[in-house]
Amino acid sequence: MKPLYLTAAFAAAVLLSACGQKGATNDTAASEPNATNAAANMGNMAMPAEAKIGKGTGTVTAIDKSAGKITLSHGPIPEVGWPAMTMTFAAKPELLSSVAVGDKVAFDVTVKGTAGEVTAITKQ
Ligand SMILES: [Cu+2]
Repeated sequence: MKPLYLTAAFAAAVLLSACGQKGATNDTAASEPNATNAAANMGNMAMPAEAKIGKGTGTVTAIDKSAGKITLSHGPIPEVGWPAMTMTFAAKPELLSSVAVGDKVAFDVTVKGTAGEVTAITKQ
């Protein structure tokens, strides 16, 4: 997990550049230039820096339903700036009933700091 500090910094840089791109291509902002709206949009776009949401795919390598933990060997998740890795996520126990070790899955993850929670998971 050591690379997380580096990837977190990288993710912040990616998010900032993505933020700028979204602002530049925002249809509402382009057709209705308005300083108040622009400020509100920037405020909204800054929020993912606190809790980032990404989508990933991977293979389940361990499940601990009673602890609410799932370990996934997952591919890159560009939304949160993560390379492929194997890591353990928090997950609500009811989510873990639908998958088993060895399943290939698609999942949504919410990341705050270095902690990730799987908020949706489906077997592929
Ligand atoms: Cu990871």
